[in-house]
Amino acid sequence: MTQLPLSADLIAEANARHADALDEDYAALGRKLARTGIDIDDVLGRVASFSVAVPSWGAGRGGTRFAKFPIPGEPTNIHEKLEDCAVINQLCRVTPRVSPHFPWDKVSDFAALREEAAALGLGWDAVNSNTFQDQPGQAHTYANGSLSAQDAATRQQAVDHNIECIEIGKQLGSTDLTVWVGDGTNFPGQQDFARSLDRYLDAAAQVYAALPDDWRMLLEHKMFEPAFYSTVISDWGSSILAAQELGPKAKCLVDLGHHAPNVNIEQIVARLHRFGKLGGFHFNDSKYGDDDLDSGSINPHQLFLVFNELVEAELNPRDGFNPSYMIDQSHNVTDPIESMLSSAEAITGCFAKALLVDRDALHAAQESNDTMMAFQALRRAYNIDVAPILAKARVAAGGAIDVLEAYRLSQYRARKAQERKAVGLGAGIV
Ligand code: RM4
Ligand code: MN
Ligand code: MN
Repeated sequence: MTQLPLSADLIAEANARHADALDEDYAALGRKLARTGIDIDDVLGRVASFSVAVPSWGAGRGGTRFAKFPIPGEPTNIHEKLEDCAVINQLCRVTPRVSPHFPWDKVSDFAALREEAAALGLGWDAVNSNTFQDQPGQAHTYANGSLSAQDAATRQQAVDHNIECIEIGKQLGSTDLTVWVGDGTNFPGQQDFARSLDRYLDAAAQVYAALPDDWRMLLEHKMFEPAFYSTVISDWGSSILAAQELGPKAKCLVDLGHHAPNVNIEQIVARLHRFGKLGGFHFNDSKYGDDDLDSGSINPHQLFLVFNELVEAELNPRDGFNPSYMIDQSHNVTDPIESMLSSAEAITGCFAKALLVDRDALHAAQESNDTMMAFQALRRAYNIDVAPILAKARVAAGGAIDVLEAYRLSQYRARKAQERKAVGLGAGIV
């Protein structure tokens, strides 16, 4: 039996106050789209089947390496995080899966955890390994790297941890392992670029060999941080080369914050898809680097252009199109539930806008070198306010028309502040 955290009556009452306005807006948008040959109900159907996973580690207030400012009622363990993720999905209905991170989310009984999530209406997305931190009692330090470490025992420990994550994932029902390593250097000359990559590939191949047939290994590149001179899997080039070397189950994962400034991420998406290696996304936004800001808060146009490539890729699947979509954000100054509600709406909105691009007009303009009309095909879609479509999809699935309003009316966080133990001060995301 599913037992969702918020009162369905409260959501229904809030929706009732907005229902007439939504119907009007939806009908008006439907007429506008019909003039360009688009059936709004078709778009609604596509939006209704869209989903994006939320990260367990995004449910708590994040932190920087300087400080963390906790809020009363924030979750401190995976059970409380699941409950918060259930609130997000209950309201927005596009985030039905949670992506766990180990060992942060480790419990003694994963079968029970799977049931606990199911009772909250949640499933599981990619499992994430963590070889970028040392854990209490760990035999070998990752201070000098993990999968690429010079020390063979350290590499073995990192391999074993990843295999343990696969084993946990099998119990939860995941089918993806996401691997991001913090391996890299801070000084020129610190490590040999070629040999450290050799070691990484050798160790990653051992992890790859432990993947079940229907699993994927998603390689997440990141240009810098915590290593600031070089990283082992620094960019999409290193990532795709590693994925090609490892085999068909290895794919590349694009975290929107993991690139050099101003890099054309939408083009990277198209390139990875071209070679059958687009495995997934970590959605967030960034001004300078791996800022982990809320999706669409800084550069919503880039998010739209990424989805434009994704819709294009789906129409031209080559040897398959099945990227895993996930949010990866750090919420330092907001209630994480509110940030993920707002982000889920921004992400779904960009997907919806990308669906509205007149692809025939775009392709015809591209073929005839009509630059302005090609650009306008994108611009026209980007300028359409798709909010009524998103709201209709939410209501039909039992969610809220105005997600933030319903969340605040529920006073969920204030109630949790009474029940949950306070979070200690400190730095970092855990
Ligand atoms: C990294 C990267 C990974 C995430 C960690 C917490 O920067 O984005 O996806 O696992 O942060
Ligand atoms: Mn990430
Ligand atoms: Mn990151």
